[in-house]
Amino acid sequence: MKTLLNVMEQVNNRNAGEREFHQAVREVLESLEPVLEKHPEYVKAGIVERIVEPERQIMFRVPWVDDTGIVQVNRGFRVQFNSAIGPYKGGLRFHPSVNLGIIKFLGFEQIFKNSLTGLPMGGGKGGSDFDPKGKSDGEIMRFCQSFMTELYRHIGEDTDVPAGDIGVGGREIGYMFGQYKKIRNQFTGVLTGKGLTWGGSLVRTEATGYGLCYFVDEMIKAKGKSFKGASVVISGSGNVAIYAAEKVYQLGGKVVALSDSNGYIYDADGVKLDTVKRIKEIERKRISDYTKIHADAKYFDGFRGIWTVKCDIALPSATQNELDEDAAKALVANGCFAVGEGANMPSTPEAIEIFHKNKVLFAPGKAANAGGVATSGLEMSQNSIRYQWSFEEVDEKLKNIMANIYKNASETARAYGLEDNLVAGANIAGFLKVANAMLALGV
Ligand code: NDP
Ligand code: 2IT
Repeated sequence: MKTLLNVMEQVNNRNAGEREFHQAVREVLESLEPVLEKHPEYVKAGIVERIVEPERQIMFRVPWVDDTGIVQVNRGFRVQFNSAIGPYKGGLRFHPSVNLGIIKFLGFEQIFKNSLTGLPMGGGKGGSDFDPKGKSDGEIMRFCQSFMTELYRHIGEDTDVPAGDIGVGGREIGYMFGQYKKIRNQFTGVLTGKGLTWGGSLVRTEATGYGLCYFVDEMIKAKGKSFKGASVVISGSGNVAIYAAEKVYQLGGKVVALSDSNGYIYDADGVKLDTVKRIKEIERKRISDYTKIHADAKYFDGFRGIWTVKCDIALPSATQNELDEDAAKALVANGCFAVGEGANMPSTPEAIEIFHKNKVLFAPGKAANAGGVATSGLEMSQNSIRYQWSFEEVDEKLKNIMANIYKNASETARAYGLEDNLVAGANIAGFLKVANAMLALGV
């Protein structure tokens, strides 16, 4: 369709070199042709032209002093992408690979993901090219304080509510929240993922991983399958991977492999999560240390090899484009029947094509990993009413939200004659709500 081709061309030209952003936009636009045919009013109102352009992009200097007294300078980002259905909402990523294009791809995905949760949240994302690895606690604190010293003026509980992502967990949210509170002299729900004694929500820590398994469970149940007795491979060993693994065990499956950016471990008896939590959450060490404690487990260098491990279900939960065409072929050859994306855009377009061709049940990230931001939305609700719900209450809400997202994505796919294509279903369902709001609000 001409409109979509023109928009894609403009996105490529206007955002030269931003590869991941182009990839994320292309995937959504590819789903929208039948929607625009059915809704000429979206074309007339320039909805697609507007939705691919962030409402606001902020870049700033983040100076800080390291432990040896040397001044370091990083770059900070916040992309406020779309606020049609609520305040901007999305995580902050601290990783040396962060640049404007990465933050834009993540912010763009977040628009549709947040829409799918059914909660009133717009899309945004931010972060820095700061590398938290090997930094002391004092260095992390000074960096977070400096980052918030600029960011505070752009965010607020009704404006933009950041949270965690790669390299940003409870510790970093704490230092940033502390700095915000000092500068503004306000205790508000301006960040989510807060600690339980200072405004956080139960289940937020577990939410992305748990939600991923709730979603995959719905998807495979519809085809008469379950986690019971299934071998599961999960990439990454951070927040999403650890709590996905915990839920896999609760649902009767077995996790046989986990990874980090250096390599992966294979434990045929099932990975012992207590050990992983201690190594990664408390000691902040490498996944290779696992084999020092469990001598029967094996460690392999290189994180991509994890997809050659035989499994029934794969949950890529580390980073973008970590699962390519060869990896998808290896999974299919080994009999893997379902893939659920815990990370944002972990599968390349070629890998997704392989899954679809081979009838592997495929849960795209913007639907399957929405449990994290959904529970952030529930944290915002609790902050607004100055209350804290029990673990069971939040978990039940999360479960319902994930079941609803599955229902919405699969029914939308069916309605457009694309049965079982949850990529198209999620893209279209997420888009419709935002597009209708943009229409109502005027140009
Ligand atoms: P963490 O920082 O807790 O963990 C990230 C994990 O992925 C680590 O094991 C890390 O290994 C690995 N990893 C990171 N970058 C790379 C890379 N370039 N190559 C290989 N491995 C890598 O992050 P999260 O678990 O929070 O996030 C994981 C994914 O899930 C991201 O895509 C994120 O956007 C997505 N996500 C997170 C949500 C959340 O609530 N936290 C919600 C929805 C999606 P190492 O330690 O070696 O760097
Ligand atoms: O990618 C994501 O959805 C997140 N990192 C969580 C965002 C949030 O606001 O909780």
